[in-house]
Amino acid sequence: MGSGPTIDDRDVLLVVDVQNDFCPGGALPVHDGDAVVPVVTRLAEKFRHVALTQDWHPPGHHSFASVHGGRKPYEQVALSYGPQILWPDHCVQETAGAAFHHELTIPHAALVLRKGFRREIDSYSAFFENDQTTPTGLAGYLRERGLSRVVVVGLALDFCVRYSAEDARKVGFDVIVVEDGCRGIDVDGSIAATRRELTQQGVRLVDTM
Ligand code: VGL
Ligand code: ZN
Repeated sequence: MGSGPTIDDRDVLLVVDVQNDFCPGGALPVHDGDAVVPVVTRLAEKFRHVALTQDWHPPGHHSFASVHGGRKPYEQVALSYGPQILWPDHCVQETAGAAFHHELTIPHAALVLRKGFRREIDSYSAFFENDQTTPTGLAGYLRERGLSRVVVVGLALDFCVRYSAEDARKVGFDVIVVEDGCRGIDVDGSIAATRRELTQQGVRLVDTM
């Protein structure tokens, strides 16, 4: 193992959406998504502070293609707050698909932040809903606990990991994305765009920590 940045007590590991529906066999499978599970579990042991996010949609959520008659998953539509990619029904509240992967074992994770629970609005980012103005409260939680650097891993690199990392930066945290703890969906080159954007915004991409 190579050595990456040193981890200290002001760091929080943010584990994004490591849920069954984003793993092979799930409703919105990310290629090789379950490969992040052992990487994330091992990495989490090095962090004193860990928070998890959980994509958590009501049935009939507006990000589901199934509620836009005739539209197909991965098409883009305009919703009230801007463009939205449509997805297969996924991570429906209280279903097995919305549960964390059963091998994800992080007993000391202190916070599970659910997002995307309002029918009309999606939430990729752990910090703001997709209207880019409604806060989830995560920034305040982290600040109040004296945490200043956010290390992001999980699914999917080019959606929820990307927007969580960008927003963390925007509200003043130092941000690292550990790429071998992430896998992406890749809609129209979105993985390459993610690497470009994150780098440009001052998010450090590393391969191990
Ligand atoms: C995600 C698409 C829809 C993600 C969540 O976790 O990246 N992607 N909902
Ligand atoms: Zn979702």
